[in-house]
Amino acid sequence: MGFLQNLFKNRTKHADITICGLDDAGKTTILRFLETGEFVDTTPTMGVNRETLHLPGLQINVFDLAGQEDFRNMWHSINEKSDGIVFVVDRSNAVRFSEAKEVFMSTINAQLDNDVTVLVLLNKSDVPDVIDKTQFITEFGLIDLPFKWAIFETSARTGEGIFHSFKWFVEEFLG
Ligand code: G3D
Ligand code: MG
Repeated sequence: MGFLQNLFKNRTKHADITICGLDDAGKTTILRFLETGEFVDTTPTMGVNRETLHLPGLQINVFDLAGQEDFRNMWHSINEKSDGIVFVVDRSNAVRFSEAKEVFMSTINAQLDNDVTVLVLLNKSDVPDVIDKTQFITEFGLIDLPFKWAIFETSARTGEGIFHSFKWFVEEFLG
């Protein structure tokens, strides 16, 4: 039985998760790693790529959202229905940090009326010379988030942190 099946065994609740972040952050690759347990080469997502993970007694809808600017206005309506938001950042791409922060903030601001759990993934941790986690927490203002949140260092290439982070995440909102 796979990792996710084990985790959700005997659960009867339903959960909606939204995965978002800039294009190229690694969202689809993370999703594939969760499903298959290994790195899978993906193609860029256009629009909303909706996936459903069917687990015993539990269904997780995953909205893997393209980060391209044109699609971002779709995020808010989808996020509203989510129990949890996964925000993926490519920690090796310093050039796009301010863009990522802007999108993160607007995602968070659209959620202020909802009870939502936020998981931030510092992805591409296998790449050398990435942004430091503590520095990232400060720059993105995570300490001030009005939600339950956590940050994990991940690599969808090596698998580092992937299962561990989702275990924390799902246990948080399924109790
Ligand atoms: P997106 O769904 O957020 O748009 P993708 O991003 O999952 O399509 O990934 C974009 C590119 O980043 C892909 O490479 C993918 O293999 C790579 N990638 C994703 N996660 C990681 C990671 O943790 N480490 C490294 N080194 N690369 C990662 P290509 O070359 O296909 O564009
Ligand atoms: Mg994608």
